[in-house]
Amino acid sequence: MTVDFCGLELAHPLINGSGTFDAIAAHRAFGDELFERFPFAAFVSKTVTAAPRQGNPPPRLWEVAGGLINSIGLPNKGLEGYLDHDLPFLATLPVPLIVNVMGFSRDEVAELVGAFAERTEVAALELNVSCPNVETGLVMGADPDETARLVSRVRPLTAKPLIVKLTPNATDVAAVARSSQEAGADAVSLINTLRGMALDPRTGAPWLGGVTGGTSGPAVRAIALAQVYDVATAVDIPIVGMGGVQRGRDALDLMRAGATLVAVGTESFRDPAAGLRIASELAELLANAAV
Ligand code: RRO
Repeated sequence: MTVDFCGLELAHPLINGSGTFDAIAAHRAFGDELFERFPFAAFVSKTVTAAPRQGNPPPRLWEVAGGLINSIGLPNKGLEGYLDHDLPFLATLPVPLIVNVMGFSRDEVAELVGAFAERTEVAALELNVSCPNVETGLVMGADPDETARLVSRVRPLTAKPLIVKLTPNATDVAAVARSSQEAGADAVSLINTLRGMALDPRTGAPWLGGVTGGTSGPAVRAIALAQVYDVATAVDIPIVGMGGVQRGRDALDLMRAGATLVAVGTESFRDPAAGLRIASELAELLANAAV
């Protein structure tokens, strides 16, 4: 089941969605067994911002029918903290490392891309464009032109594969994918979470500390499939499909809709070994389909 993804040779098509699997915490919990049975063919790290961030006040999670709303708010150690404390461990994982970055302006994203471009431990970069540009007030990934300006700004800074992580909270996701490709992206990944909210049943006030959050899990699977299908008709670059993947069958559906790789997100919270399980279920489905 080896896959060539933007020049990276991967053992199978299953990777993780950014921010849904903490490899450092998993190593604390499972020890070196994590390296022996690493669940993903490449590892995507959680989003890194230029400055350290505390993240949103709690509560940060709410369970919905078939899914989860999160309002984590990007807690991370910032670029320097990531380079000093996280990268040395993540570089020892037995699979290629993809670093996900986000900035509040094009210059900030450029600073991050420029810094990671130098690092041989990093195989590829993913741009999280589900973020307001403080200079324009626009969510970068909601608008094709805004996304193209961002990708054009950072493209010359690195020769590493550049993946644009698309937001489903856009009027025309396929148009954003097309403008990403035209501006030089090597791949797109989708879907990020869908904006949602929950109310505290006792008080009627917003439950989440961040008021609204992102909805994920099987509840969004059909939306992900439709968006991957639309994007596949709009671009020629490879697609990383994700959204509610729980079984080999869900991964196969996304691949049939046009995805080259499939990412597992919410399911890893329930089953940390889900990536490997789904990869083997997928292999069996593909073997049977070939007969
Ligand atoms: O940190 C978050 O709350 C978060 C991010 Br940056 C994202 O891209 N998607 C998501 O569901 N949560």
